[in-house]
Amino acid sequence: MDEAPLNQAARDQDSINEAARNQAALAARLHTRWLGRAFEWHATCGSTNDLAAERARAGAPAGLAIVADAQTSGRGRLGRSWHSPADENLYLSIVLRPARPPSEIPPLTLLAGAAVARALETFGLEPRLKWPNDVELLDETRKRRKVCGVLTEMASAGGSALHVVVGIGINVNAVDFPPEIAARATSLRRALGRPVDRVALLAALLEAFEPLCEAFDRRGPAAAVEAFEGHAAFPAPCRVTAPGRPAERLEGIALGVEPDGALRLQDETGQIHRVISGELS
Ligand code: BT5
Repeated sequence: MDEAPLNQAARDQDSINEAARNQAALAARLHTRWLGRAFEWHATCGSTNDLAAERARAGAPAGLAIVADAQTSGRGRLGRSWHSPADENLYLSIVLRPARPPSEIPPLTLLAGAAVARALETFGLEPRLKWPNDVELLDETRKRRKVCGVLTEMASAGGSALHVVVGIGINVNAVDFPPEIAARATSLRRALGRPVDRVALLAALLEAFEPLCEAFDRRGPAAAVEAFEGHAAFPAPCRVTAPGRPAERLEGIALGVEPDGALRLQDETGQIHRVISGELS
C-alpha cells in the first residue's frame, strides 16, 4: 500500500483529536449561562456559518456555537472569501434566536464586533471597530489593519426572524497572509509578539457576547449601537463606496451610527446622509 494515504489518515486523525481536546478545554473553562453551552468543535468544514444554519434549521437552541480549525470555503459578505488556514485562527458561528423583528437584526453585526473588541481588550489590545463589520488593530506605523470580520445571516418567515447565524473570523496566530490581503490584515500574534491560546480567546469572546445578546433582546438595536460606538472612532474622515460599484462614492465625516445601525455621514456641503450598506475607507 502507498504510504501517502496512510500519512494523510494519521494527520486527519490528529486534527480530529486536537479538535476534541479544544472542545473539552473550552467546556472546562467557560462561564457563560447559555452562549456556547451547546458546542461543536470541528477539525474542518466548508463554512461554519453553513453548518450553524443547518443545525438551526434542524432546531438547534439559541447559543449553539460551531468552531472549526479550518474552513475550505470561509465566506465574507457579498460572496467574498475569508482566508481560513488550518489551526492558527478562530472561525466561529453562533446560532441566535432574538425576540426581535427581522428589520432590527442587521445591527447584531455591530454587537458582535463590540463583543470581539471587549475580548481583545482582555489581552491588552486596543481594538477599533470599523462600520459595519470589521475589527481593526493599529500596527507599529499606526496603520489600521483588519484582525476580524463578522458575517451575520438570517432566516425569516412571516415577519419574524426564525434564526440568526453570527459568523466571526479572528486572525489569532497567523503570521503570514496571502498577497491580496497582506497589506491590510493582521493577527493577535502579530500585534502582541506572542502566540495566543485560541480556547482562552474563545471563552473571553463568548463571555463578552452573552450579556450583550441579552441587552439586545431587551433593548434591540439601541444596545448594539451603544456597544459599537464605545469602540469606534467618531468623528472620522471617510469615504464610502457602493458594493461592486466603486465609482459611486460619498466622502465626508463619519459622525456616528443611527439608532437603526445605519452610518451617519456629513458631506463637504454639510448635508447628512444615512448609509445603510457600503465599503468604508
Ligand atoms: C467579512 O467580510 O469580513 C466577514 C468575514 C466572516 C468570516 C467568518 S469565519 C466564521 C464564519 N464562517 C464563514 O464562512 N464566515 C464567517 P467582508 O467585509 O466582505 O470582508 C472580506 C474581505 O476581507 C475579503 O475580500 C478580503 O479582502 C479580506 N479578508 C479575507 N480574509 C481575511 C482575513 N483572514 N483577515 C483579514 N482580511 C481578510
